[in-house]
Amino acid sequence: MLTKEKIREILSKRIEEINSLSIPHFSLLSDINKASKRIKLAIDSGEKIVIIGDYDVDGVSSSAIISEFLNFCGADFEVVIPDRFEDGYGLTPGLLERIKADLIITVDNGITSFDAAEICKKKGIDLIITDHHTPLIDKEGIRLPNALAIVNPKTSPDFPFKEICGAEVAWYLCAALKHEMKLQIDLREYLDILAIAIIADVMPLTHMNRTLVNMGLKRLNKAIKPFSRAIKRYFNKELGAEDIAFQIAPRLNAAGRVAHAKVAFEFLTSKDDEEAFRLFLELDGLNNLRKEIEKEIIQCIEVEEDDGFIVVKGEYHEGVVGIIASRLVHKYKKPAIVFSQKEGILKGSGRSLGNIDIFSLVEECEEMLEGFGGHKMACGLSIKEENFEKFKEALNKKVLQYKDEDFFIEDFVIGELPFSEIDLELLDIIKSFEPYGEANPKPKFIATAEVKHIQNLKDNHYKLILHQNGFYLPAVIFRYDGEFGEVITFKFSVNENNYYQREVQLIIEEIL
Ligand SMILES: [Mn+2]
Repeated sequence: MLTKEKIREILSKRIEEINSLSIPHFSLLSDINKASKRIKLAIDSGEKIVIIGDYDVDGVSSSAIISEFLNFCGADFEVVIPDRFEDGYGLTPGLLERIKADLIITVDNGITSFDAAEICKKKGIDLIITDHHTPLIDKEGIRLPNALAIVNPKTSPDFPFKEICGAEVAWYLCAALKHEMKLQIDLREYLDILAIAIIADVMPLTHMNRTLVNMGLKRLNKAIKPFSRAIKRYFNKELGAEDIAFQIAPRLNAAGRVAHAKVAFEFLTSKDDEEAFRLFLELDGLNNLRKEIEKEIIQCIEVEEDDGFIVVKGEYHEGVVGIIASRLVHKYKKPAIVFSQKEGILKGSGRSLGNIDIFSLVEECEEMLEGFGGHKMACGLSIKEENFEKFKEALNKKVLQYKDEDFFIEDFVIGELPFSEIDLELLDIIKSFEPYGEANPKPKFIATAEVKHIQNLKDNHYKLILHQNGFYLPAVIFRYDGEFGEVITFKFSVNENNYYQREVQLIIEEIL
């Protein structure tokens, strides 16, 4: 049985705390001084700079931070965020055709833009790549595009913490530029956007990320800018890391998934309160549209029960195949790849679970792939339609090497927690290890208790009063369609309810 002290001990082992003054210095990133010198030259001589961003939250945030900063510098620049459907991801030769620039700076992409880098060289455009993705490694070792400067923690031997997002790299570039140009500007101004990007890009919430997220959340809640005021006006409460992960990030991402990411970019950089609020409502609408598209697709997908690896294709909306794959993984407890088919080419997104390494499984089918990238838990790929059946069969054969116990969904249950330990003091301990997220998941517990009272809140949401050994506690459960037994064993998290007074409330995740 767990105690408060044991919980404190478990949670404190997960995180490495650093002080804001110990955040690694920008100069530890390789090439960053070369990059900032070149950008200063461009600004001083009025050259045209083009920023190439990305359509997810990290990419849009990176673009927003660098754009606000270059505005402050008085630079002549333009931000280009590729269209997921027209241009695809990153700096490509196709995208270059419609760009006029003296200097191109990529943010949150570019580390594998080999062809585009060569074209830039030929055209006499200087290219600065800032990215956080892992570079390509082949037989000859690490392969990098032929650019003027490459700023990436993963190509910087001196940079102590590798797991930072694209927006953090962009923020570091601003720091270097501030130094180079001897500017008076407080870079903490961008921490609200930075916190959103760190959480949305699922960076581990430890070390410098934890420090920056904590500072950024405070700033976000102060609502200093039109975008943060719009968010506060909409949610009307103190926002935490989980609100960003589950409420704000999906809305910002929706733009790039079902429309164009520039809606999210305009929102983050808006200078007017009414406009920012209107844009947030637009993002909200796009997010609802995304949910509808997703629901329709989920309903029409048929999964063959005998398959150990779900591989499906259809004329699905390309912007949601990743989310659908992860839904299927949770529903069937199997790895899944969902392809969107268009003109004989299938573009897909894969998600995994437990110990199953989706990257190696797919990589073993190399000869059938047109394009491929990713890591152990997720991948993106494209194949020719004629290879679909063969590919599906191969993956289903290869996945047999895993045992049943490798197919599990990590649920972060710490252990059995008696009601006698659940009080405001425990709540304070749990809150002191916030923000929760990647690498520091919110602790979940198991308990068995008597159901003393059931109140239907709305639809299929319920409030319960539970009893165990003389202790009574309120609990809520959302989206529950089953019956309640007299005694239940359940998985839960410990939360705060401030409705009447500060009290503990259990949120039941699952009745076991
Ligand atoms: Mn990113």
